[in-house]
Amino acid sequence: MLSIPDLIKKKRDGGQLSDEEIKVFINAVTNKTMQESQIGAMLMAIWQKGMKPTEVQTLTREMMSSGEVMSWPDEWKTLMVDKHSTGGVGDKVSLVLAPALAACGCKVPMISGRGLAHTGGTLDKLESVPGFNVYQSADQIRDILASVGCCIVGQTERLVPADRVLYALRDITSTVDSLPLIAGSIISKKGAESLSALVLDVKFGRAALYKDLQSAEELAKLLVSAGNGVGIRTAAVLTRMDCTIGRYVGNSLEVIESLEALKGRGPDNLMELVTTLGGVLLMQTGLASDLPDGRKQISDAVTGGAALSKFQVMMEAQGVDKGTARSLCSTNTDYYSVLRKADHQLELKAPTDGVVVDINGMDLAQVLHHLGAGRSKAGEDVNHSVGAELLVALGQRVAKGTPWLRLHFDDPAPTQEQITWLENSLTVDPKAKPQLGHSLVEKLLLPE
Ligand code: IUR
Repeated sequence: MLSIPDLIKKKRDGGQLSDEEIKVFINAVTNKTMQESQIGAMLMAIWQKGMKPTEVQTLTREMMSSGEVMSWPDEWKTLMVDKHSTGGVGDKVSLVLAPALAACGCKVPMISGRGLAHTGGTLDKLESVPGFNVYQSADQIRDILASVGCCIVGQTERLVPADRVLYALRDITSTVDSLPLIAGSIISKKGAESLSALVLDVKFGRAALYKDLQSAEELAKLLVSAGNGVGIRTAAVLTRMDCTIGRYVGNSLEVIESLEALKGRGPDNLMELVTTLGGVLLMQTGLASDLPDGRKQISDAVTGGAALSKFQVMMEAQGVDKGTARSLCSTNTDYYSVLRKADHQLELKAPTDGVVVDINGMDLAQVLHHLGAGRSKAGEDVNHSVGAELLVALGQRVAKGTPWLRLHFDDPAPTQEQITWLENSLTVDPKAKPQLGHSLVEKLLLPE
């Protein structure tokens, strides 16, 4: 048996770690018998030398079993599904997709994260609803799945403790952006949910983790192989992330746009993602015969109101009082009276006549982040009311002076420099032809 320094040396020199060696490494991380400096050295060796797909599968499996692995009643076994996104701007897909899948008969124990850097987090969005409690124990999750069919919760303390240690050390050793480590981290948590099917929304573009399709596809393939390696039917969808998903960005504004979508009034690009990702999952579970059938079932669940009802009972099951949940889900009510609105709004105007050919989602997200919508360090508070509404769509013709963005802010107010950034994030081309309906889905990677 190799000692820990020998294991580090083997990877440092480009060797392939055996199943047993990876098990020793992860056990030592979980039991805290490995010093942090040794873990850091191993992470850097993995970052530099990479891992073979079989090593990634073993790493994922060992990380997954470092803590509690959830168990479900036998009759749910083929119905357990979840989605993971690599992070975007205005990405509220989970809020619409989880209840739509539940309405189609799936069980969705959606374990989500918080926003970090420029990307938003589903948990932060939901916490803008008064009373919504994202912390639920494994028993509570099972109860909510039995009564509702979906829940959206934070990771429990007991799920994949090895990832907690590794992720914190990756952050301080510049080893976050390692494909094997990303795959192990993401898929081990999905494995611990004991899913039958998983779909990954792997984004590429200027507002995504990976800027180009090729690197995003490399990550997608590794995630698909790691997921299938732990027994989850895993597929990936490669999607563009340059502008924004939908028209609202910011925590409570995104809840409003999700509710609008659940009432059948969602923006096309959001609905394209929801129906594609949901359609893939329904196909993987066998609830749909093919992708068009799956997409239609999801679309019907949304337009027919079944998904909205699921969202309403999910909110109640997760701590929101009945009156609040009812008013948010009613077609006639003004939701702003329930969700706190920022004190100030500012509208920006189009600088010239022409067609909107670009809106830089990354710049928009960064300004909103500085105004308090996001966090720079784990644990920081966010201001749920800070955000922006896009008042125009990509490809739309606008006249000079047309309002194109409504910024919602409290304190701090945007500086002149930030306003200039926002103004520059819009490109209007006087000569371009109007063209609406830009698709975000680039490619599907389905398991064989
Ligand atoms: N999300 C995770 O859960 N793990 C990772 O390594 C990254 C995102 I990057």
